[in-house]
Amino acid sequence: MFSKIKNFFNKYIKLTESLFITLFILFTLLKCLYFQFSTMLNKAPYFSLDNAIMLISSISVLLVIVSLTLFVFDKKRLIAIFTLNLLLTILLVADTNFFRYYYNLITIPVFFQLNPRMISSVDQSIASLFQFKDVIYIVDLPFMLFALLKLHKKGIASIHFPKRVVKYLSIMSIALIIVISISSASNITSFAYNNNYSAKSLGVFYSHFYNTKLFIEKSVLQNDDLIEEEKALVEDYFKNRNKYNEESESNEIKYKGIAEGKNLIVVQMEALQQFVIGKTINGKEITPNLNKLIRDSLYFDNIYYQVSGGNTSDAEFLSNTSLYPLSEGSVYHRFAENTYFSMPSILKDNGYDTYSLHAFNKTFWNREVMHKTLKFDTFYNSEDYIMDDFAGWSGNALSDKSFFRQSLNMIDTSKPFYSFLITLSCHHPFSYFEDFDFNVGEFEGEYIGNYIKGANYADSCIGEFVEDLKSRGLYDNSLLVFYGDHSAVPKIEHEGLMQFLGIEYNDFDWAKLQRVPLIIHYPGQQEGEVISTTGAQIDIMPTIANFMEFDVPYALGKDLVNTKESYAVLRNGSVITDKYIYFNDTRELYDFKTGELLDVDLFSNQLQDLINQLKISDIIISNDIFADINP
Ligand code: GP9
Ligand code: MN
Repeated sequence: MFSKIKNFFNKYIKLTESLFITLFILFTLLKCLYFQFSTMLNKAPYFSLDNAIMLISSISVLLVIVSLTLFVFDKKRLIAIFTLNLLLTILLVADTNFFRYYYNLITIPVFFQLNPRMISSVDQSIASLFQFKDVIYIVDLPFMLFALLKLHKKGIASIHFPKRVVKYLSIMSIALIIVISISSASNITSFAYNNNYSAKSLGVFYSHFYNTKLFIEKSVLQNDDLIEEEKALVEDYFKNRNKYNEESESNEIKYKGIAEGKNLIVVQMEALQQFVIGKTINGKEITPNLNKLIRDSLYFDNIYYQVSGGNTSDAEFLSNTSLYPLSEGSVYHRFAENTYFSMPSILKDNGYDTYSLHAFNKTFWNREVMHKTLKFDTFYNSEDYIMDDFAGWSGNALSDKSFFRQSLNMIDTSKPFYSFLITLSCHHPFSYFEDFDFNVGEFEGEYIGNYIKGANYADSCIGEFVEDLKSRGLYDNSLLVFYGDHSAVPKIEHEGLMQFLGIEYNDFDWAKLQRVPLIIHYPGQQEGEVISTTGAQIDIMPTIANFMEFDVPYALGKDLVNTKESYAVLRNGSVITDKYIYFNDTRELYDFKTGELLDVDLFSNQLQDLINQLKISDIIISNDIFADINP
């Protein structure tokens, strides 16, 4: 291979230092554009003003980095450029794959929460995200290495200091002026809750710079006066909110205290999206057991997931604290020592035993620490289960079937308890289920087909679990809550899902598809009811609080049964109500029913109030505010 490259160079190319640097810039730019468009961050029409600004910003940022490198390294400058090439390539490959799954860039907090054990657990998922066309990231490397060696053989002359200043620092200054002008003309500061907005508007490298700057400002350069100001904001927020809730409460509060003193059993279902519920394929229900459960339960069919960089752990956090997850990284890793007004802590104070159960490595997502912080008395993890049956996640994780079967034997059911069960089998990339016996017809062997089989398997385990609850007399003696943690189908797999649903892809319908089922069965409930209030995972705790009659003075969510409000605030600052869908990436407002594009001003007042919740939540978490309030 190397001799072929050599012949090619000798024959066609007059290799110079400038050519080497120009090629590096062009290749890197190409990789950046590949990132922007293959992740669908930027979209067609390619020749739009937005894309042109992103391109100019990307070129300028690159020129700043390159000229600075050339200035600093002098005689070793080409080695430095090649090293830079390698580093930027690694960053872009990591970003691409991370983005495909989490729809976010890798940021400093995310980077620090990655550890070898965690990565080896998800290696199958990571591998499934690579696409052949991603070789674009590395095709230039052999050429560049060859060119580097050849140029070094010829010798690299040192450039005198004054000349270096003029040559490189002047380019750097011009590029810097362009970057600063474009970024200050943009409105990225108003979108600090949306990591992707800066990447989409000003390019992936700028976004990394911007996120890092924000991180340093927030964590290193903390200012005490600011913290006091922020605390006051939080206090005011809850004062006003609780007053508003009292005023708007009607005399009759539905289901209030109907499960008071009963057990609470919450099941967080791995990657269970709402579109499989009630759906058939080749005449067979995908989730017959959940469908059956829904027939005598409350079914909330407009619930959106709100997870961010902590994925499953964020869903756990949302439902147990009614706070938002962080915009970057996982709160389980970053603020595991905080104090929280959590559901287990409240129930513990009411005399309940509290259990969390998840048959996986206890250190994953830092659960071992965080479940203690949340005040789960006992966390049963893979060390406590007999590994007698495997399913999903490359076939080496305990099956949900066995997990459910063993879990109920671990709980002392003679006393009131809260059990939080986290399932696992139906985990991305679902290829384990390819040979599973459930006919998915034309989707056989496809990503979506495998997911449907995974969901069908997970459903059958839930069916057995519900039967087990009935036979143990727990079904009518407990408040049962089931909900999905997050999406199963990342955007790169949208084609299969759209084909399955028989619709064309568009951002508007895609947003509506990011719903998860929420099912609540109260003790003795005989008849089902569908509640279509728009809500989200943050509403789970206040809703349960109403059924079980406990106070949640610091919950940011709402009681889905009694609220008059109907909205979901997503972690990226997008908002969905029963009237509108607002996209924070593009600042576009759509009519929820017709999909018509509307004037964003129609929604701006309500929007500010809702988005404010993200700010309040961030302040609470980053300043550990509840430590002073003592729950
Ligand atoms: C692992 C499980 C999966 O314990 O919760 O986490 P995810 O990859 O879905 O965030
Ligand atoms: Mn999950």
